Amino acid sequence: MTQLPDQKDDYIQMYTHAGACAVISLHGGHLLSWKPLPHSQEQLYLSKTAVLDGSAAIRGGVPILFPHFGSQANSPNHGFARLMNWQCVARITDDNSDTVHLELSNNDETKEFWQADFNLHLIVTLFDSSIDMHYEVTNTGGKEFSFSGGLHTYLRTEDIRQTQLSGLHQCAYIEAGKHYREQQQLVEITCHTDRVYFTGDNETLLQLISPKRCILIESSGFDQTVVWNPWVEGAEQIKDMENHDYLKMLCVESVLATEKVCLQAGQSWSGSQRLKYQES
Ligand code: TA6
Repeated sequence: MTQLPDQKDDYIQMYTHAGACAVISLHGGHLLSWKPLPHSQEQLYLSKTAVLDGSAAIRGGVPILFPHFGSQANSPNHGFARLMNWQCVARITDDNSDTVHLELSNNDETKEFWQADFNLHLIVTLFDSSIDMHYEVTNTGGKEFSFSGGLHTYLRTEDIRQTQLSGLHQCAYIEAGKHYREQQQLVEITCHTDRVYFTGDNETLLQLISPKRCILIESSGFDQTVVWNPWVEGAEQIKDMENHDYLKMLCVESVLATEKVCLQAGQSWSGSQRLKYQES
């Protein structure tokens, strides 16, 4: 497992009183680690070769995508938010939870890529066996803008060949530009997979089922779910991921991928994703 450098100011350690924990990097506003109770085992994939010094996007955890999903001219893939330093603007703890509120606002660096004035808030709440991520965008300028993005969640699994994803049966999806409808009750990943499922913006409930764990993935607001695994040939092309690591991860991403949301001056939009640990 990747050893996190000991730079306390760049990382926020989250805890519940009963002992669940998580780690957020202020670089990228990025959740790096989540260890829910009762077993305190890592549930997110983080590459051993992930770049954690702030010079590149982090491979694993939960990258924050904004202001666009995927590629766009003159802007980094999946947008600049995962490359920027975020501010922690609030921390609230109580008997059952620990909440960290992060913010990224337009500044000289963001204006190199995008002229809009915005606030992007990420509110992460850790409970004993679950973690909530609330993503909220506000147009703080005088002109409308459109954006896409989301939460590029890398879930950990022991072996992708023994992993299934439930909740997508009969859901329409696009892969490599072609339209399909999911025929499997339990989706199994057997090759390079990069699908945009039209799961809708009401509550979506999926479940990652693997030999040692089940993770419930609940999302709302985001109207699409991307399921991505690079498989062996893709992993070989990714320089910050070991070749065999495609076996250990599945990205289940709550996103706005193919359609942008338009915000008028002063308007806000939000979406959220909750991960819940369940014994399998
Ligand atoms: O969300 C899936 C995806 O867009 C894939 O097409 C794949 O390239 C992946 O994200 C990773 O992108 P990244 O820029 O983090 O290497």
